[in-house]
Amino acid sequence: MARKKIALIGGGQIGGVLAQLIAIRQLGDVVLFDIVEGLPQGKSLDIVEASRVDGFDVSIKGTNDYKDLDGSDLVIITAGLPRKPGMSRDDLLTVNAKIMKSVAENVKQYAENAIVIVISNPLDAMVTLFQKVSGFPSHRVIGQAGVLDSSRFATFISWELGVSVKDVNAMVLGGHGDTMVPIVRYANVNGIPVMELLERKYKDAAKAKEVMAAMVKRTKMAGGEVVELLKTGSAFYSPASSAIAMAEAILYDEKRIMPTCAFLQGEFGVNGYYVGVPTILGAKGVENVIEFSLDDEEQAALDNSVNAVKGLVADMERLGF
Ligand code: A3D
Repeated sequence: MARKKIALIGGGQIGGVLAQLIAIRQLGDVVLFDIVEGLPQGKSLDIVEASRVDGFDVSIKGTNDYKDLDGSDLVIITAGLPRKPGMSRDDLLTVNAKIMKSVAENVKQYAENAIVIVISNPLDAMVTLFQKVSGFPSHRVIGQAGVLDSSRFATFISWELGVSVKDVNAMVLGGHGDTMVPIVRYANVNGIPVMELLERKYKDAAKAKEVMAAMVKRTKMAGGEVVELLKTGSAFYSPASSAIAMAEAILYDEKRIMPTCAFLQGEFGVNGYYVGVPTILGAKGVENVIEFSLDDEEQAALDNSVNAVKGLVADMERLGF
């Protein structure tokens, strides 16, 4: 069977890590595209020169020519500016919308059958714009945010409880902004509710709630925490790993349930917007949206997050996109 062809649009921090992870995991042949001359070529050469050491046979081609995307099975988009300290993701809207529009036009022309994972921020608006410009069916256009936000939440829970992160299940829904919704009620360690474990640890329900509230807050601000430390850009290892998990679910038709920025048509009371929800990811992209009941507080938090996404999309439309 021929290897899959995976195009990475944007050869910056996340794009470079994506290329290396795809190579090491031998997920497919890589085309790394960027508008900066030499950058994708240099990174590709650097990664491929470790092929003997890492033991991979896939090819990695750096390019500034969209024609090289021809026939791609999967496209992962990181083109666009990242945040600097003091910026919100939404501050990137104008500049990144312009970039995303041109990316979508070119992906449509050269990779019309691909499944597309968008990572560029502000995420929910960028996925919306890509789908609108490309006209691709919405199940083939998705965004990565929830896998990372959920992994951050799970990491903080594992540190707090002193358990392996592998046993922690925790999910974050909603838009990829400060209004995102970590779902506390279903967070568990091998099926045991995290809240029960916190109450046992502190022997005090109020203290357990306080500790959870701090983890929820840190999860919501986790991207900004990294930005403040790095000073020159935003997180890139963990977003790349998260997109790779989604890519594997698609390439291997795994039917994994992952929080995905997906187009909703009535699910969770949302119609016609891209928002982070649990979906089944497989060979067709989003194969199903998994609905479950939210209590009043969770639904209100999700509605608030959806309203933030709606505001962002409206701003983008006002700007002419
Ligand atoms: P960076 O290292 O700046 O890479 C972006 C690359 O895009 C640069 O190499 C640019 O040259 C390139 N680029 C600019 N314009 C174009 C264009 N028209 N066509 C192709 N490439 C272009 O940023 P990064 O890799 O750190 O981050 C990329 C994006 O991901 C940013 O928008 C971040 O905000 C976003 N991001 C999202 C998450 C999520 O979880 C959703 C997490 C972290 C970063």
